[in-house]
Amino acid sequence: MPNTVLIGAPIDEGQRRPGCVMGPTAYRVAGLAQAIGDLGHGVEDWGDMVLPAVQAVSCPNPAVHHLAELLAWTEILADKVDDALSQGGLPIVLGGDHALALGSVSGAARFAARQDRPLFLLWLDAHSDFHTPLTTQSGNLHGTPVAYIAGRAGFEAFPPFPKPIPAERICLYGIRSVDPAEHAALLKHDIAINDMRVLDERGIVAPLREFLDMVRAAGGMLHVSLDVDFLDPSIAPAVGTTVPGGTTFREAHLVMELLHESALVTSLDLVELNPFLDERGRTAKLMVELVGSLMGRKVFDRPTRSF
Ligand code: B3U
Ligand code: MN
Ligand code: MN
Repeated sequence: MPNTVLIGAPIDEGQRRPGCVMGPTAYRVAGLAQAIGDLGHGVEDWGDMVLPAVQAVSCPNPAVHHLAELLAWTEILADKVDDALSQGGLPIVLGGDHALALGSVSGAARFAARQDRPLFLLWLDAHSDFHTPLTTQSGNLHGTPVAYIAGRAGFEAFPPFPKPIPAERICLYGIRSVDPAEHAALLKHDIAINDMRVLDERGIVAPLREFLDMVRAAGGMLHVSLDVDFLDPSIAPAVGTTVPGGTTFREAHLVMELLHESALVTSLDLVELNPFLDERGRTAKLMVELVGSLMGRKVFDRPTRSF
């Protein structure tokens, strides 16, 4: 197992509710490094990244805000994630809002392209995040990374995405809030959309196993982007955009356990934690526990699997 590299990305320019900037600190206070270390993995904490000075950039859509800041974050985060992977590490980007994935997945894609390996994306989220800067009505760029990663037009202000991920290598999991413009665009793409309706009917395991089988068969790398609102707000209140009907405590752990068992995950984002909205740190602690399951913590450790 590679060394885990923690990269703090205190970004809250991708939406309008202050607080995500405290996310990386909350993960550290909740004991993330210790939890990973206790499972026998090496951990390096590369600290928090700092936004360089930026120059104003205009956007044809007047709703869009903080474009210049997010361009800068995208560039420096792409470099950092690429560095961590190039050093043989498993980067975990501590958000920060979901706009950070514009950069983290760029870095993973650049690295994967150099290695000549296909990159796959698992998006664990209540939202599809498939807007472009031209279609978003809220102007919040945290609602756009999947479109950037998939190579949609409308991101001309950004560096071209290194090697857009073809739709069939993208899996949206747990979604239950999609805007009309995103819906129309998603229908034109062949992205696997495992919305909550699908997961209710098929269960949380089967669609994930199918996706992981594809990753394995292709010898791919796998970037996982975990938005706090993937979880039901009753267990994870510390997020600006709560959407009822999310995954339960056990469903979320099971997803992480399956990901561990697959040994396919090569990079991870933890996004949208807003510690200002938390209740005695319970959401931060739950996210740390979920990372524990992803890194190999088991309910009961069977020498060989007997079920
Ligand atoms: N689709 C809406 C809402 C949203 C997206 N991501 C989050 N909220 N967290 C938008 O503003 O783009
Ligand atoms: Mn999101
Ligand atoms: Mn979301």
